[in-house]
Amino acid sequence: MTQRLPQRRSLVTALPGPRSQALTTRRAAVVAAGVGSSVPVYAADADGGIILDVDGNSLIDLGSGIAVTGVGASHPAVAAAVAAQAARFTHTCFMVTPYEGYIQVAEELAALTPGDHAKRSALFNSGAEAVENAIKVARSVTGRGAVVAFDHAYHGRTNLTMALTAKASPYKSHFGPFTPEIYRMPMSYPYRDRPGLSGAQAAARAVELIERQIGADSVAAVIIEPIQGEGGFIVPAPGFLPALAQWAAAHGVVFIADEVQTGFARTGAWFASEHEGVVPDIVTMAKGIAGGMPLAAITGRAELLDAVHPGGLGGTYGGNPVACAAALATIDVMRTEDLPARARRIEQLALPRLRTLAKELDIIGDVRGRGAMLAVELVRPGGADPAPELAKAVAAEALARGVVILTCGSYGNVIRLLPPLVIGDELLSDGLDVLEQALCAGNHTGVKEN
Ligand code: PLZ
Repeated sequence: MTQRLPQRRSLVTALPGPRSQALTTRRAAVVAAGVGSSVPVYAADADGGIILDVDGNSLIDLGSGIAVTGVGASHPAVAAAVAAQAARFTHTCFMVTPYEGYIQVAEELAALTPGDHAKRSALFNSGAEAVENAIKVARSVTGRGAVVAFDHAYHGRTNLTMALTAKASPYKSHFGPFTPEIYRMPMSYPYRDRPGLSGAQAAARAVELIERQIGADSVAAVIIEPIQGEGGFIVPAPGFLPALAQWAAAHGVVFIADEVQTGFARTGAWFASEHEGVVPDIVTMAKGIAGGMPLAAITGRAELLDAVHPGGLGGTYGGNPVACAAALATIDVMRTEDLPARARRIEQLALPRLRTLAKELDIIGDVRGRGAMLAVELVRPGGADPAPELAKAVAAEALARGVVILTCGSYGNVIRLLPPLVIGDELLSDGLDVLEQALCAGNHTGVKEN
């Protein structure tokens, strides 16, 4: 499709430009310091793979607002659906006067999520809220309290989801006490695990700890990201997820796949669980679901979600009609433009380049990911010690050249690519050129320091 903004990187000021700097000054006087931003550049417009800043710079977007704008940040079909729904009604509250859009979204989710069993959905506003509600359902249905999460996990910033999230700083430090009965198990992390540790062995390692430390019959749920997002785009060894899901099924434990970051075509399938044929009991979703409008969902087995007492799930804005209209338009675009295929194409374009680069540069420890969720883990040359300062420097260098790239990882040393799925080949290629230049510059620095 043709985009509204020219799909070309162009810098007219140094970054941040004067208008962005002025906004940073105004911001400091009124916005809480605890709220951070990855880049000090303010957006004026965004379309396709381009973010136009307030100084007139056109930046390549390789972050999609953290995996949200798969269809782009202003897809005309989404914008039109939002405007049309807003012109009718912005809100009635589904718990007061319900409306069709909510039901239509639930119908789509029943069709799209893995498995052909009977399903029910509930809609919320944020990924964290979806995760909280999935845990509420699991605890209510099983009558058990314990929840198993994994090392490197990220599930949100609310009290329950902070407890599930692995990394203390910046997410949890000074914010406790946290909800009890959360247990953390070792993840399958092929790059950092003992070489040759299979998915099945990594799962057995976790299961042995669960059974010994908690007891299977006390566990309400196991929650896991099929590919970990904030924790470092960690793709578990093949067989890890299926083995955990099988163990959960055998012990009456609810298996929750947190697909907030991986869902909606991002990894080349509608949901990342599909890559290993895993059918979760409950899937949590947000981010890519509604083209940038705040919407989140849980979809799960009918007998689980219907077992919660009426009135037990909800919230004023959950499944807001404008957000539902955006979701329906987004899902339609993903289907008609076959964005799962587009994500696979992005992998084909980017992954071989990154792999070649990894052979040349000592600072690249690992290259991994699926679809349009790809990562480069940076290390000190000659070993596997994490190099977070290099990841920061590479992202800063890329930004200076007009490319927005995010970092992640428990050790802060991972460069991640999350381009809008609608980004054109040429623009993506230019963005990768810039990343390559920034990595080469980083490699130079890394070698010199050691
Ligand atoms: N589960 C797997 O990736 C959000 C967080 C950014 P919310 N990830 C981006 C930050 O620093 O706050 C996320 C996720 C997974 C849950 C969430 C939480 O989703 O919509 O941010 O609440």
